[in-house]
Amino acid sequence: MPPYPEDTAFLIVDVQRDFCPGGALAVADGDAVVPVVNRLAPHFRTVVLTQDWHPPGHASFASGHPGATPFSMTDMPYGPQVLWPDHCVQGTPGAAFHPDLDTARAQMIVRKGFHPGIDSYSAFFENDHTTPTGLAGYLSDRGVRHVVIAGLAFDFCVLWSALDARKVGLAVTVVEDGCRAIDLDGSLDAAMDRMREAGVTVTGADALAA
Ligand code: VGL
Ligand code: ZN
Repeated sequence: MPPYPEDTAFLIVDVQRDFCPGGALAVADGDAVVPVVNRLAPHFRTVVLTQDWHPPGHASFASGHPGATPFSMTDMPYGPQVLWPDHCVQGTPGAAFHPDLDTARAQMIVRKGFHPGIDSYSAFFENDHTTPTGLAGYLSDRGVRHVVIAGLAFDFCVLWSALDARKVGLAVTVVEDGCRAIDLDGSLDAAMDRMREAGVTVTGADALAA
């Protein structure tokens, strides 16, 4: 019997090859989240994976912006946007889940970032903050009121997923040691502050799986 009630879901964000060492947008120590996530997943009845899933030439790729370098900023119609190295291109090996990630327990995979002109960090809304992915409806239809979140990267896709989960009325816990950060210009500290201001609980995996 899992220790978590049925109204609590585990949301595993973007544990994909391209965000792990050797990948196109490698997060330092990114693969260290895999054993943490695998240990926690059996405690939940509802497990959802997200998968960053961009078409070739996606608007968030620096390669399509003449003169721009990866990790610089640009202005999109929906606001400021970091330009990334090409990553998680649909159907490529880099877009696959980390080979050691236990995906068998997941009932739902949310693919995001597939609109050519809009990036999508959050599992709930794209970066225009209005286009829904459908995850809020899926969770609400299944009676979920609390999400526990782990994955990559703490200061981008985990951050925005946590903030949007709060926005749609869910209680949110982020597993600190089940995440790793990109940490671009202080984004790790800023993410921690924003999560705490939004009422997100940030805690360790040991406290959750004890
Ligand atoms: C992510 C940058 C670009 C993430 C995805 O998963 O945090 N970051 N695409
Ligand atoms: Zn992306």
